Amino acid sequence: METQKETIQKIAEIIEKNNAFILVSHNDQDGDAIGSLMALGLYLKEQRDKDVAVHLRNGFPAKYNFLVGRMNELNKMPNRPDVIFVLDTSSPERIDSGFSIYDHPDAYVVNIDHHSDNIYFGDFNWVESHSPAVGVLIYNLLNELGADFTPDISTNLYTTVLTDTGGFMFSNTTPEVLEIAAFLTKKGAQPGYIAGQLYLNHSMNYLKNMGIALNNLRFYAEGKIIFLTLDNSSVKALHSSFRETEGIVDFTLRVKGAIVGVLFKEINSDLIRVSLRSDGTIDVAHICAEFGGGGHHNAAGCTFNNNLIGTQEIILHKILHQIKNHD
Ligand SMILES: [Mn+2]
Repeated sequence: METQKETIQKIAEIIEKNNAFILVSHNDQDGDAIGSLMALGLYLKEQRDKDVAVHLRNGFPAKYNFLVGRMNELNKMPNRPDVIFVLDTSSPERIDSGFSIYDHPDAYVVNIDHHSDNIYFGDFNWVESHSPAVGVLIYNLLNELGADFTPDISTNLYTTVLTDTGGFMFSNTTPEVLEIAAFLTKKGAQPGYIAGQLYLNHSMNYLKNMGIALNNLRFYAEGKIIFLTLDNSSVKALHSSFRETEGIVDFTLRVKGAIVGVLFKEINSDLIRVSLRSDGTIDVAHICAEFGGGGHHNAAGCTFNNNLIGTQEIILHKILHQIKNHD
């Protein structure tokens, strides 16, 4: 096993030797994905004078808009990229739609991730499944490269650690994460401003969705398992949207005694998106992997081509089975 320093040294050489870079991440972009893309992209463009394109569709939640203000500087999409950085993404199939690494067979693919189900698809792979955020790896990379942590880069990286630790509340909130957050704050990241953008910035549709989800509350196994559902007819009736749901599933684990929470989104009668949260007792990534999804031990997702009732029965059965195995 090479050390992190040796890994970073290899990536430093890759950056040094090449000029045209494309940066991509997973679909359903979150703070770690967007913040990592922007921080690395801004560094390569501003401090190394590289041609850089960040592939990021517009479909991400509007609360991240404050991170991408300088996106138009990172749009020099090369015909023949030398290097593709794939960040926070466990397999090529999870890359943000509209981009495929297979369309660029000559490009050297660098895979930087912290998902335990990463399949090591890169020409070079830096996967640390115990790292709290890919932003921590990018921080270590930039730090080792002697980067100038500008306020923009610091704001992006602060967002990665804030969001992937659940606002510094998950068990992955290590001393290292807090030290990095403190450092980035000294460099110009503003915790109050960033938290305000992320957590005090919901749309009215978000509140409508919260209402629908709570109205469809179901619980099982004496409240250990909590289901919330966004059914298609309610979303339509309230003129809401399935896009503004990030974080609703997290409310399930706020209930005393709850160990697993699930949000079902009935996109249509035979397409259901499922998000799971675990307090750590069971591994929800394991459940999702069986259905072509993925994620982390405590947070995972998958999609079913099935109706709502059928999907809920399957998920309930799998959770009960896991809990039984655990007891
Ligand atoms: Mn992440």
